[in-house]
Amino acid sequence: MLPASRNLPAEVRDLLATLGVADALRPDGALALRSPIDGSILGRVVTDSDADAEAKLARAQAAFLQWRQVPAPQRGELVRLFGLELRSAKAALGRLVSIEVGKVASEGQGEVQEMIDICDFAVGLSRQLHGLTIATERAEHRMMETWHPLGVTGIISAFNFPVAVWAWNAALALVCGNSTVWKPSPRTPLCALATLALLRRAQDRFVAAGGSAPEGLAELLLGGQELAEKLAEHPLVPLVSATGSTAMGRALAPRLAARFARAILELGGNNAAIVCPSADLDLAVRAIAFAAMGTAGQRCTTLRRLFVQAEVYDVLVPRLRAAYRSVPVGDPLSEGTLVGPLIDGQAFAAMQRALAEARAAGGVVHGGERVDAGAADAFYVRPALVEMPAQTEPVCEETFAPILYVMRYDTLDAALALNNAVPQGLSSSIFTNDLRESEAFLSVNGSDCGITNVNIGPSGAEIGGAFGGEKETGGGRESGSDAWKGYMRRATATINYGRSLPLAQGVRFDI
Ligand code: UN1
Repeated sequence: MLPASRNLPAEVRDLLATLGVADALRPDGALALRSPIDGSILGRVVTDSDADAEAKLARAQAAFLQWRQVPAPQRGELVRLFGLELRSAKAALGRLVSIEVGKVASEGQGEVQEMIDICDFAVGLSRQLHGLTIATERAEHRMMETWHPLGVTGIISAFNFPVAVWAWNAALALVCGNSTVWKPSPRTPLCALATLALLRRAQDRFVAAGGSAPEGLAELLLGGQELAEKLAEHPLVPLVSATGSTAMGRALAPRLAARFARAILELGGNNAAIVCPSADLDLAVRAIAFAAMGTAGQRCTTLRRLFVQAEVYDVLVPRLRAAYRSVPVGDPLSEGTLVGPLIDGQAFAAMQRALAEARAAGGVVHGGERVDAGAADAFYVRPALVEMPAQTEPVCEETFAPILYVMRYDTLDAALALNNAVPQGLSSSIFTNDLRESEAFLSVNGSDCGITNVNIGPSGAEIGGAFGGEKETGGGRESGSDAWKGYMRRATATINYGRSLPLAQGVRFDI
């Protein structure tokens, strides 16, 4: 049950004041915000018209033209200062994330930690935007590559990671010398406004210390999908990084392709885990519980399909069912809650539809019912574990809710084939203590996903690795490793420091 004394609109007003955006809520705003925790209206925010968006894009372009001249390590200094602001504001921003999207407290805080981590990564990167020097086939020649800033970077983020995903993109884009225009989910404008206020504070400190950081480096577009489409179609935006559903990616990708703009797409996941007979089952139960039920099943990396080898099925599955029965569901701000609300009634309806389809396909559903928290407009559910006879239709779709489809397998080859037999290709994992099984899973014949984990669930990636997946997940890579290259343009230069003019490939053109 939700505590009767809780007054979320009042708390949000206090948090916004602490975070430096006391004016974020405006009675005349077109967009009303409802907290998924108790369904209360938190307030209204003003949205951007097409003309507003044009003005912001022009400002971002002007900012890019200045910012690209600033040496990369100085750009890194701005991101370092932003990381410091995030550290001081972690408690307040994490709490705002929890209230706006219903994440449990530690996950709200964890999201801000993920922003801090990517800032640290980007600061180091600002001195490592290296190009190669390449051996040439011609005497007295040198070949090298230089990475240059690309331009205005459009960032489209989803409700479920309302600030961390922007930070993965923005921290890299900023050290790479780009400006950014962010279109967050219409459910999470407050987190976005607060985040950009913190960046503005960092920018003020940067400028006060003698740095040059133009207005317009980080613009915000608040509103609906017409703004996302605008980013995808606008000639001033050479790159759009978009996180969301596969349907969203399908709407945006052709618009980007039509003008040969770059896309970093991080779309739907339908992530699986394979549990082998040699697995440490204590560890597997804990990992599966977090990956499948954490964030109320609303991560793109959430575990949705579980393949259990026949020998251990009857040991593991009863333990999982017990975990599903006992997991604390309820107020995400209360100590001890592990599963908070779904984002809204539509998510609840989609979950119930998927469960009905699973039943029709012969699935045995445990859990999945609504949990009454004492608020009509809030949607809490007991996570559902569904024993399926086979990987049929409902299992192949991503339903953004805590549903885990469990299936039995005999051979690892069969499990690997099932792992790969869905349209999405984001994350995957195997639980085994057998080296051969783990290597087979990681090999060319193994998982076809962008993330392949051993003895860890598919969710909760660290920022140091490249994040993204294949097939309908969109193929983009964000965050760590060399994902930064997606935010820059590469120039290959061949320099002749001799007096003759040998042509490559031995071609003769003696004039
Ligand atoms: C998402 O759900 O869009 O790996 C991102 C994870 C998080 C990011 C999820 N670090 O689960």
